[in-house]
Amino acid sequence: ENIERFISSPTTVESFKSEFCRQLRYEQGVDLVDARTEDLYQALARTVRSAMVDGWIATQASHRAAKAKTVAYLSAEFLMGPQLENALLSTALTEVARTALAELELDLDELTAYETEPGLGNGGLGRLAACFIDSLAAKSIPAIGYGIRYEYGIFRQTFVDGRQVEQPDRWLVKGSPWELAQPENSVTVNFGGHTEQYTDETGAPRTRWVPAEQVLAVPYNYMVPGFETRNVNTLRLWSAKATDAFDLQIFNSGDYESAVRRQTVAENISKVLYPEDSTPQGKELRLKQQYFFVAASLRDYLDTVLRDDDLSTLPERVVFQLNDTHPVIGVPELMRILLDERGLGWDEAWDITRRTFNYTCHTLLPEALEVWSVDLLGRLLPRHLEIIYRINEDFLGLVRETYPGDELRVRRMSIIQERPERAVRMAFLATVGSTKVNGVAALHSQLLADKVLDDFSALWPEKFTNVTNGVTPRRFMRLSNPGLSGLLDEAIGTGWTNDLAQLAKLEPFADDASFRAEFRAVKQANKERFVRLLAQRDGIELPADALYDVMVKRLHEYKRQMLKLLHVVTLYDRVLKGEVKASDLQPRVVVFGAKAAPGYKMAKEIIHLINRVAAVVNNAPELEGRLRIAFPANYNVTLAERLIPAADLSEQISLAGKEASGTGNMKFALNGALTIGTDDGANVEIRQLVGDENFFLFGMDEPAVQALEDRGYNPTSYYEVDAGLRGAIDLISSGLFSDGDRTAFEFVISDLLYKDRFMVLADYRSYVDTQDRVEVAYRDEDAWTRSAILNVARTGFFTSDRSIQDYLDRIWHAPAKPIA
Ligand code: 26M
Repeated sequence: ENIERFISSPTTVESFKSEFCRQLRYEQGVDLVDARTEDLYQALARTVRSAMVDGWIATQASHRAAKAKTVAYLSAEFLMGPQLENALLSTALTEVARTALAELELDLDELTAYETEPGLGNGGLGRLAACFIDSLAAKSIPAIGYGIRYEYGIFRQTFVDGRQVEQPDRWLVKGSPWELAQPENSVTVNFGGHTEQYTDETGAPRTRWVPAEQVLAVPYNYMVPGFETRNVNTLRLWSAKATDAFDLQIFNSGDYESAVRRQTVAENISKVLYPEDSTPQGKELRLKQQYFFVAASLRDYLDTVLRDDDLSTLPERVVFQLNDTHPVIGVPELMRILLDERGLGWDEAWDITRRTFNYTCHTLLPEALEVWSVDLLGRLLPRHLEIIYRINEDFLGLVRETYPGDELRVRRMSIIQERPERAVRMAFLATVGSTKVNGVAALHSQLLADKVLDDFSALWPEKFTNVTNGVTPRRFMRLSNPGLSGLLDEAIGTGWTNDLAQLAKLEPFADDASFRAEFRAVKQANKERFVRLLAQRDGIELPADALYDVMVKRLHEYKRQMLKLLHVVTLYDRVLKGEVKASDLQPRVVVFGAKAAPGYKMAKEIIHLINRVAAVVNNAPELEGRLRIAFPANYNVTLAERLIPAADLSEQISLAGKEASGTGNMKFALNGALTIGTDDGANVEIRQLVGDENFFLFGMDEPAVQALEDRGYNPTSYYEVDAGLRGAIDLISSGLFSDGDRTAFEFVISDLLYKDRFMVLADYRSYVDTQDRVEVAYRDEDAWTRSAILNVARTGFFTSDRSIQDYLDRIWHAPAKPIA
């Protein structure tokens, strides 16, 4: 029976109004006159959500009927950002909603601004996953994102006396209007226990896992609409719940209290996102999270989505993409299912498994590579450890066969590390268990194959490939920069939004004086918009008429926020010393946004230092207001969307060879900021595309870094020979920024002088000189604007649509299935 006769999706002003009012009254249970912003937002969000459901249902039905090959993107993080505007854009209902609300004397912008974003990610890796599922939907690729529905996302950052203090992100307390719980599709996930050998009916030896604990994984679905397609994909996030069967024995034994306690233990699994994004802590709960979401996702895909008894064709039906090593326990899990549950032989199971998984690496830092102690893994997942051992045995057999007598190589390549403790090297397991391994920018993929995984790329050169990251132009241009979008629409038509190569058509407009004036006006308006927001959000007052110099990203030593700070202190020091008159300074607003992992001492000290320098510089009469530092707390996607369109200068200043790609760099360039950057990550490709004359390159390149490391790096020598650097460091040590306390920042300063692992001092001179060139260049309005326009025109490559096309061509081979 066709139920569409009785219902309809709210796509006209009248039906939108009607559904909105119905939501308000019958779901929120309030009258329009009594409704709080919360009620109005909830009703609006649910109205827009309902407009996506028909496409969502049709997409699932069509994929199932066509037995379409599906991309399953496994990621511990999806940093989605606010949902309402994006859903309106994708359903083309923005103007319908605006009018419908206006007729009720309500303001759409006020309600979109009310939304609190789901912060289910740390930074680049999580945001990339969100851009990728947007592009997969826009390209009508059958795809599903699998992850964790953390009850608490990334912490909310506050500053107390300039120091970071973390507050819990209770994003779910009022409920999320965007999710659809599906408890009937819950699956069980097991932990602990032991394994047993037995012989099956045919007399064959078999193994079974006898777990000790079980947890229920409850799926919550988020619709992922695609721009200009009816297809709506699914993001399925898992929430942990205690099973009923959970502690029957304990209940029976009458120990009610400890039964309830064990229940909270189970539900802790999806409680909180781990905020460390570079040094895995080896925490048991984190491993449980990883297995929890991966086991639930595989079970869901195989039993609920696929519903197919024959798994021999699995690689033609699904491809599991591992977003870093966090989901790599899926490799032994699929092996366990095929061997122990489906009764396949090892060789067939291994062939299927390897052909189903692919692995994306996001780092080069050795300390960021995940390892799990054999001890912990064996306790939590005894069967998986056995399988990993067997995978390793076979793999090392191949290594010995290929390189007879090379036992040193065997030890280097072993999936099991022996020292400092026996542990599983997850990146090695991912590499061995996958068909393709990719880095996230050209330079990164090169270094991955030549350094981090060199033995593996020597053994399997064809396994290694590159897919340069990208960002979604829907969110990071069309939605976040309506001024620029309107200008682009007029100049080159509207087709760029899902075909970003069309930005090339903008190139001739760089030489058009009246277009440049309009472009400049948009940038100025964006600054004013940002200034208004910051006054409102943080009580920070800023001039709009200045060079906006922006560094936003997680706080990490390798990203070198300290280098940016030394530059700012240098500018101040020059004025204090009378080397530069304040009135000759180019007015500049330096914006920082950065969260530090709560246990990362150095990062937190740097945040404190930035805030203390800001407090002094912002009130220094000598500077006559020409240099301002803004460090709004709690940088997130919502703030990024306002800040990036306002930027003139994008700071991408990591030590060469350390930043895998960067994606902020792409967002800035696409919004008409010029980059000051090192030859690192995707900066390399940005510079190649925009041209040297439209990019401020500075610092050592990767081979130079390597050479300096090999010669022996001595940071103090730079301090000794460079008066500017000495001036900046001495000013910090003088106590000027710490009420006369000369030791306040010793932790930071002595590290810089005596260790400086990321060579801040070595690149200081080049950076400051290049910043001086930036200042001169900015004064030539026309030349600067020309460069900014060329940055937009030449960076269409960095759309995540292109990244996804590269994944499809090189790795996934899953055809698009647009629904009628
Ligand atoms: C691992 C174990 C335990 C707890 C947390 C983690 C973990 C979480 C996030 C480790 C790393 C995480 O993120 C790393 C990340 O964001 N990497 C960035 O990925 C971007 C997308 O590819 C790149 O552009 C950045 O260069 C890279 O730093």
